[in-house]
Amino acid sequence: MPPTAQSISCHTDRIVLFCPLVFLVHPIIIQRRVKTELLAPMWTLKGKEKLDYVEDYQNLATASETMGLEIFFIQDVGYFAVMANRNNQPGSALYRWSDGRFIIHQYFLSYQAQAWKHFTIEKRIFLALANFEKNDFGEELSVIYKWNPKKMKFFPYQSIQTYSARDWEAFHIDGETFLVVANHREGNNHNINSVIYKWNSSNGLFEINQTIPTSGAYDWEFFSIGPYSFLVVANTFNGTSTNVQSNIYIWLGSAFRPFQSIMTFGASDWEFFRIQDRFFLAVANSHNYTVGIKTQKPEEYAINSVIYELNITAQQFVKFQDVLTYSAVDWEFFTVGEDYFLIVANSYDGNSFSVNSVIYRWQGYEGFVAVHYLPTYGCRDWEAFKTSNGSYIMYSSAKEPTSRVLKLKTL
Ligand SMILES: [Ca+2]
Ligand SMILES: [Ca+2]
Ligand SMILES: [Ca+2]
Repeated sequence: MPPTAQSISCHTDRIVLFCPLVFLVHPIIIQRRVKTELLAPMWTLKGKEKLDYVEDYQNLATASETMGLEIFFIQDVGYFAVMANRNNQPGSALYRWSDGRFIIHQYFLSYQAQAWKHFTIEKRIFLALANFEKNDFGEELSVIYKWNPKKMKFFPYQSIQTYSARDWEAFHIDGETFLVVANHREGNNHNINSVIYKWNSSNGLFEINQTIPTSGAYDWEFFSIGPYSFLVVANTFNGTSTNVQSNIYIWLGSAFRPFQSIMTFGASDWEFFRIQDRFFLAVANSHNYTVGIKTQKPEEYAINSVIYELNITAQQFVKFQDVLTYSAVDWEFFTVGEDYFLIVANSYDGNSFSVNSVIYRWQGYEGFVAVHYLPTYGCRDWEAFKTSNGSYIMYSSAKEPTSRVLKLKTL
């Protein structure tokens, strides 16, 4: 089906709902996606590999508790894991994968670091750090670092004023590079703007492109479906309740416009993923709490997180599956062979930080079915990565100075 005249009307900012996502069912788009999947990383060629069980692989003693974890690859250098560590000294740590182990590579001065985001602009390699607290001079800055290939280290590149920053997301649209920060709160006020920045190639700096009102923003996730680009924010708290709408935005012309609102409960993470020609969004709900309403602690934290699926005809994400979680703070999607998996970071059950993270396997009609229970302590963030030696998952703990790498043993 070719794009219709109607689809042109999406570029006026009037009524998004009338904008048919015709490209979604366009055969060429689907063909192209399947092709990139086939050509992608070499391990997918093994194809028939099956996840058997999960094995302890490396325990990393970290300088302090770790919030966000980001794993990335630098061409001709290798894999890195960068951690957002709680303590300012020695700060947040970058590890390099060497002989099948992460070893310390560099420390960064950070102020209650929350998250890192790796991104590239042509050959330039960057890391954006979200600082939650003010620095020693009382300034509240998050910092973008740039990789120096000669010195093999990252150096500060640009500082940006943020407000209790929780997360950075980076993305490209039509050859332009953007960053968006999740500003969590300013003082006690959670209802503030989060900001989208655009790379200005003439001065080499990120500049404000758009502001979006958010409520205790915790996470941004960018995704694209066919030619359409989306951003979704996890709104955690509006000052009185964690029961707040989190919003999906669609890129129309030159700005993001509201696309859909979804009720969330202390939303802390969105994960977008696709399974064949289906598109999903999973939200991690961490806390059901409203000022003045008394509940038992376990009831506040043992709540459903939700997987939504895009209904192409309705042009909306609709609930696909509820998953009982325990103060969920992260979802991570990964594949092994031809199988699709989700892992959830459960962090707290109302009494204890010792709770299992759970791996779910996609089982078609049954949806996601729990297959492995992994004991974790104060689990904060899961990342999956693959090297030529196999597949791994890694998590950080917000409650103890240890991060763990687990190996996925396959049949
Ligand atoms: Ca994010
Ligand atoms: Ca995630
Ligand atoms: Ca993650």
